[in-house]
Amino acid sequence: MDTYDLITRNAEEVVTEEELRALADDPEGKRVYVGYEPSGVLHLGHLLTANMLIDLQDAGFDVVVLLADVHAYLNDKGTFDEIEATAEVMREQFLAYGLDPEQTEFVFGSSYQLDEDYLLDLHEMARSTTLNRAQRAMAEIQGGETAKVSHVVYPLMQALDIEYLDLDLAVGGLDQRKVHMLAREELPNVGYESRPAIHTPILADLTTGVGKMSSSSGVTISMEDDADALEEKVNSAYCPPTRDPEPTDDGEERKNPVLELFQYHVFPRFESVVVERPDEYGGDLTYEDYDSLAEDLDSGELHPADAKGTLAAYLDELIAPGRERLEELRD
Ligand code: IYR
Repeated sequence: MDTYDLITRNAEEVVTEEELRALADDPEGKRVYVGYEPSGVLHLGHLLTANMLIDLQDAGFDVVVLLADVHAYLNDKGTFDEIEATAEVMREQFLAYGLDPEQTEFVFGSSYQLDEDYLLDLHEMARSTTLNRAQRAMAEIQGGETAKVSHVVYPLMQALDIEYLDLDLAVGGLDQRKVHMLAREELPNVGYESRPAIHTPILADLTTGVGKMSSSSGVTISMEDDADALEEKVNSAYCPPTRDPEPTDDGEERKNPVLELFQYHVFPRFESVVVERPDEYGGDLTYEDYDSLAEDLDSGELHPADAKGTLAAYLDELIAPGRERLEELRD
């Protein structure tokens, strides 16, 4: 696979393709990052962008993981000390998951975001950005009487991070696209260049296939799940025997979340996927790529129950090292 295809294989959007192609032509020494608000336990949402970082690492990029402690503080995620402790645990889980310890730079936001030059640039950006523009940049737009000043400081800081971490490329879920667009518009206004971004899709809710998988509501899969929990959660997933489920009665788009997990979590990390079946049910099936598995589900060759059992086993293999590291840290 060529570099561009490898680093965009799980992308929902690239801004812009031309800029990213120029980086992909010569990835040596190029710096790419994802920022995460520290959270105690990694879940599939974190792992989706981590998969992309692993691909970027394999392609020769230098990877930076921002442990966005000041952002988490602005977003009301706890006391500063609590957030710091959580960030340390998060770093260990990323390493256990498969980010290369030699090639990954972990940076605490607070190591530079409280410096004078950063803060002066932040204030300069605050002077050139309208309140309306900054409010529109947040994933969950807060308005009216209860909106806090922190909600407009947050995206401005995220934009400045791209400059201060000396990055060539930003990666994030599609929910970060509005901040990245703000960065493209506003960095030049304070004298800095804008950079390209890659966005991963937002996966559907596991039990309905509708809307988005969320760590705060619905079923999510995390580094805390053991093999039994994974099996139970995956078994409860919505998995019609098709890659294109019908929309809901209200006309809402529906996905097959079991297939999404194969596509975005399993195939990127395994050379091939084996579905174990007794001989009387046709014997084992081996897939080298996502499409052939999805086609077999569509055609009826692969039963949803077998797809689910296989998915749970592969997710367990992915999660086991992080789960063990988490247990060690808690002992
Ligand atoms: N907004 C992200 C966290 C974050 C990401 C980046 I990229 C930053 O530079 C700073 C913070 C989130 O929603 O988790």
